[in-house]
Amino acid sequence: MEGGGGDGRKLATSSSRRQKPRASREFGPERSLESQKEGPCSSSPSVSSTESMLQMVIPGLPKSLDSPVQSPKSKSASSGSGAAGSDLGAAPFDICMGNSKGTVILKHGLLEINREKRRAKELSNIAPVQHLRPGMVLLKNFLKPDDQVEIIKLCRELGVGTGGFYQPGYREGGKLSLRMMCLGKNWDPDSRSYGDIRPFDGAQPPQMPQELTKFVEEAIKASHDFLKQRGKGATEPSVELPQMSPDICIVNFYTTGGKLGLHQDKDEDESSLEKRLPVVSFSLGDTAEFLYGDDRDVDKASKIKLESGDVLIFGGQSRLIFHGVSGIMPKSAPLMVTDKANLRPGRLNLTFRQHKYEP
Ligand SMILES: O=C(O)CCC(=O)C(=O)O
Repeated sequence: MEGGGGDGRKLATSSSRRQKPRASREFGPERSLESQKEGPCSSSPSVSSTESMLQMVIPGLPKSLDSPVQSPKSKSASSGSGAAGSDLGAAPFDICMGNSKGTVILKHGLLEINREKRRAKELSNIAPVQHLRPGMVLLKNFLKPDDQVEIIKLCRELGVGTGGFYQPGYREGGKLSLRMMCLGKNWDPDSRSYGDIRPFDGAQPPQMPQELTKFVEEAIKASHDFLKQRGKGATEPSVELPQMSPDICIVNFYTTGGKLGLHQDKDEDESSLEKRLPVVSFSLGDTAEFLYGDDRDVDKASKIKLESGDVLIFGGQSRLIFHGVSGIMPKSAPLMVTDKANLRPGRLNLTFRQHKYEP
């Protein structure tokens, strides 16, 4: 692995991090903006007589569901330098359908309603906490529907403002198959580093809202409680999964054609990586097929589904695992969440990190 410590247990050395090998949070293969626009979210969703359909559109909803919205808060912070690829000049991307002037009312077909009932039944048989490997815990259905709605609305609000969602890209022209917003600090895919402003438009990322850190703390506590129950001989929970206090977050929105190549998250401060402080990931909306493993090799990777409300934590020995999203399952989001939040078809993911460890 290019400079990377492929087994997820080796931490990057300062020299390997300085070289910034492309393995670090590298995304690929990328699709062009054009090809992403071919996804189901690129225009009004196809309407079938038995499936969900757009029943009523109140004025204010953009004609194309992939159209950017104009928000009073969404002034560009600067004219930008035209640096590393981005959708510079485009208005912010709205992860929700409808806007302050209107709402979308969805009517659901029997198929969707039955699918939702089946899913609720299945969930009651799934273990609420899964220990995937040392340092990696999955909390199934951890975020309650109302909490999910609150998080989506909060991200929507921040996402249409300054420093909100945009489609990141590389200087050479490739685009990521997702929309991104950073909180606390900006993560720049081109330089693979964190900074206080976005190089392409000079915008400052929104601060991390307190409402979000509360959910992260609860998730870490739940995983520690779970690890504690394993009894004698087991690694101390706070060693297996170090305590963290999130100060930065990368928020990704995937339309149903979105994906993210296998990569490691290792651009945080050396102090945070050395302590192996965990990454805490929230999934909302449509289900993702999530890959993870010790190598940057899709064929060797383990695959799990991350559903709306799931929280995945990887730290300690698993801090540097390779991970990515191989696909989004259309129409898999819980209706009680997407209806209340008006979330577009797709998936919202928040990965919280602590940039710097301060004892
Ligand atoms: O969407 C996900 O589940 C993963 C996101 C991710 O890997 C990242 O933001 O680094």
